[in-house]
Amino acid sequence: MEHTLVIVKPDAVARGLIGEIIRRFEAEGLAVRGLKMVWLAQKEAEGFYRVHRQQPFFDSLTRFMSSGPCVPMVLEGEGAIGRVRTLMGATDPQKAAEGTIRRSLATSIERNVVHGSDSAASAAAEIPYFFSRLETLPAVVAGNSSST
Ligand code: 3AN
Repeated sequence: MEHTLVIVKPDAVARGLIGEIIRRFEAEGLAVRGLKMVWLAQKEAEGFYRVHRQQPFFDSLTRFMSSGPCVPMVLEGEGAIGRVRTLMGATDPQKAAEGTIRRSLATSIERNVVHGSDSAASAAAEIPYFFSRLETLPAVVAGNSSST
């Protein structure tokens, strides 16, 4: 069973889309295994997105991600990482496929309502960025290599 980190971003929280976004994942058979609301400081957003620190959009992105509360969660399912990426759609909502979350709900390439880990390595780093051992179910902290 695979685990991935999803974040309902501050734009979506502000627009009342938390439930709609979780509903879309649950409707596809992905299970919520950890869930909270946090308001990141810009430094914490910078830590989360550190792989993008050389990008021209880094300052704007981390200001946006710390502009209000967001809702990180751990989703579980067979092939969860890839399935979440497919359901989210491309980074740029105008390029995202019809019916995807970003195509339906996002307003720009930055304010694109949802984050999902892009690989097993990213998920392994991103889940503990937000969730301690006590805040997820045992199978999650056991890692994606677990067969349970
Ligand atoms: P994704 O979230 O689709 O994996 P990444 O990891 O390339 O996309 O980018 C992380 C975040 O940075 C995106 N979710 C988006 O908010 C923002 N971003 C990516 N590319 C751009 C861009 N060209 N201009 C502004 N913001 C961007």
